[in-house]
Amino acid sequence: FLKEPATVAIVGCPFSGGQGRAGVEHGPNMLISAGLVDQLTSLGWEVHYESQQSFLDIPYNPSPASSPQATGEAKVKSNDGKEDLVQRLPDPDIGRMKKPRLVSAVNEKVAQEVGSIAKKGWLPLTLGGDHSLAMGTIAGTKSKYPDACVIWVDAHADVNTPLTTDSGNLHGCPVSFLLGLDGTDVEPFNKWLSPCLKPEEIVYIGLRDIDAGEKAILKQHGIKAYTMHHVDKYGIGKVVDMALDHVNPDRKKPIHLSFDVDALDPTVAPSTGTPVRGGLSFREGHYITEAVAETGNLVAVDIMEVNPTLLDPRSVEKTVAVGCSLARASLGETLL
Ligand code: B3U
Ligand code: MN
Ligand code: MN
Repeated sequence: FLKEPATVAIVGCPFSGGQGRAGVEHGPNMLISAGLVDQLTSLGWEVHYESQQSFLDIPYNPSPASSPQATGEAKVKSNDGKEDLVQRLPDPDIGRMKKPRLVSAVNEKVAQEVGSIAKKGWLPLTLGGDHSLAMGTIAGTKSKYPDACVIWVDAHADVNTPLTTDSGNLHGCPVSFLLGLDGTDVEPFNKWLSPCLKPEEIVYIGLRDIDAGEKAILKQHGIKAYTMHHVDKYGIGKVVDMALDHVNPDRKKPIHLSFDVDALDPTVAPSTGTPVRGGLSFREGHYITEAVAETGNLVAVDIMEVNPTLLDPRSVEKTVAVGCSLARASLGETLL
């Protein structure tokens, strides 16, 4: 693979169906409006950004998982801002999973898009949207780089299965689908997604809100996780070294960085759907992205869960700015 792809293609994913709070679908537009394209261009990247992924042709109600599932009626904003009342197919729960058909259809598209960008030798930068989108982004990365490893930065492990999830929100489940854990070989996901990630190919940093069922899964599969406790104990420098040693001992494998902004402390990234106190500082978050950039092995980045409709304008501005800043640092802003 190209050690430093000179071209980045931004994939804007205005999607909120993997969780219950509206507004996270506006994340990509806000990050772009904040000037991300010019910022990355200034770093020397050739930047491709056409427009946001269009999910309008997906025949399910695209609103968050908290809205009624069974009815097919949906208000849809088209690109010109007009709201249309359109008839969509019903998407009732399957077992505990909310909006399974929608989440699956969107992620199938994302996987194709990210995969085709990677196959051009470009670096896909996916802007969420909720973190269920990482099913698609990582499947896409893996289609080009089968030996890619994943650094998952998050307050949450997102490794619930359709059997263990309490909330039914699929943004709490993407990792289990990628790993192919018990209960994930279900329709409609198994029509397009097959297990593509091994437990030793992923490492977590920043965890502090893990469900009991997720703890059991991490233990059972020997998945390496550096929680905030480890960040306190060892410092972020050592934690990132240990994380890289685990998934990428020879520093030769391609790296997919999936960054959920709720890994950051809520004082740093307040406008996100499920904030958890005691998170990464501004510098700790950036250190991770800088260290990954420094490896020269980064092939894909996700910046997820920026919800610009939550809290006050100052909080929104802060969160959007830190999202852009993390993207820039991942793409080498502070490398000398
Ligand atoms: N583990 C819980 C909560 C959660 C996961 N991811 C986020 N929240 N952002 C769940 O719903 O699975
Ligand atoms: Mn997440
Ligand atoms: Mn999270």
